[in-house]
Amino acid sequence: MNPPVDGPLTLTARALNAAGSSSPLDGADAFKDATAPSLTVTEPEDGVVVELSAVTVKGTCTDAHLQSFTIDGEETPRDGNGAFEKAVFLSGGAWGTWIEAVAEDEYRNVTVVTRTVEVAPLEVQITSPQDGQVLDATSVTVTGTVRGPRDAEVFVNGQRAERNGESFSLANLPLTEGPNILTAHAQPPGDSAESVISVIRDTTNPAVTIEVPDSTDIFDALSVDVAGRVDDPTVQSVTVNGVEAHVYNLYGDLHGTYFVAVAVPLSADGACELVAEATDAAGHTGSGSVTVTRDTLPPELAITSPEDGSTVYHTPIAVSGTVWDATLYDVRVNRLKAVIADGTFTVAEVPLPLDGLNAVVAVARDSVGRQTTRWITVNRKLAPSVTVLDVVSSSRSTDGLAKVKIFGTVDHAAGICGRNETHPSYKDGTLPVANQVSGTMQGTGLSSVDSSTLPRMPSMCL
Ligand SMILES: [Ca+2]
Ligand SMILES: [Ca+2]
Repeated sequence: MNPPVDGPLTLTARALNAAGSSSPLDGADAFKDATAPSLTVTEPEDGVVVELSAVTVKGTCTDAHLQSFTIDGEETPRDGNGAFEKAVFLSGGAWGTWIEAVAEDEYRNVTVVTRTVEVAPLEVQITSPQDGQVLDATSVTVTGTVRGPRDAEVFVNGQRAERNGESFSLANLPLTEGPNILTAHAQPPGDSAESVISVIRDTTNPAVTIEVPDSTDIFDALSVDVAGRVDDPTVQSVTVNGVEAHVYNLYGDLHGTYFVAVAVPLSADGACELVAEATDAAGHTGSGSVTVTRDTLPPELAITSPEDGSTVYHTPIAVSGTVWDATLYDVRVNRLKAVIADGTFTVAEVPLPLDGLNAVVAVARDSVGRQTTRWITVNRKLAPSVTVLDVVSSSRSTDGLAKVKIFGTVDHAAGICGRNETHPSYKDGTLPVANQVSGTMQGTGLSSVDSSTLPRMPSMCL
């Protein structure tokens, strides 16, 4: 007997006994359905990789006695021709999404069609600015690439970026001075990706302070070590008078950077300016300076007045000259302190204690213990000082000469003579030297004393 075909049936039964008698045929209507539903999925293809986070599942499902049709467990409507269309959200990742369509008829015939769909891997990457880049601006345009679902939006630091194909861009993202974290975040349904970089905004010049040495410092040396502080988020280099300094941070404090420059030359004795200049990663520069004193030489000293070996006719005398030193402390002449001004020194009254040669010694000292000595000799030749106390006239002598007798005092005289200017015929005379003199002047014994040093005698009427 052939098996019955699908369709309506009438099932009949008849009983037979051993004698060959049979009962009347008795039957009932029935229906045979051994054919599973017809299910065709036209989209998507199995194993396809899509750039969307959702995929449309399309196809047709027909059966004369369909009881249910589900996609991923959800009852899915069909049109009159059995066509269906349903959006299924996909999960990201390489393993893909398993889509299962199940059709079952009233007679428990089941048809299952499955599809595996993979979403293109989600990738987001900031390409500009660069990680660690220093930006001399208050805002930045962030651009990058995004691959994967075409509908994945990108947010940079929470702000929605413009997406154009595989590129995204966000303009004018504000930056704070110093380090800034930039995060590009893409999160289509079921997936997420992030790109994080750090940039540094630096719009300021470095602030530089020299802490050592101090402006009051004096160096008996040709060079000096210079240390200080530079405040800037991106210090790149520090030089002091062109000498490269070592730059280092303490405690990782980006804003507190220290520098030390070793053996910075001091160019010459006198004031030396030390200039520390810092450059940051954005190309800004800043500087700080201090002026110190170098003193490696003894004072320069010369006596210019009086001339060495000169003769003077009085005491005390003024002594002056020129002096220079980076740290001049004092100048003394024969132990008397000089007045110093504009590179000159002067002692107004230097006593010359000796008749004849006297030493005049000038000593200049500096603040680091060096000294310079210069000396000259001065020939003292003093003019006599005569004080006439009384003059006594005498009668004419037998030789026709008048004689006077004078009384007085005299200092420093090698000789003394008198002259009557009213009566030139009255001759000069000499007297022996003494502090207290009394003698007779007459027309004999003419003076051998330099006439320019002679004291004037009082006029006398004979
Ligand atoms: Ca800076
Ligand atoms: Ca000196």
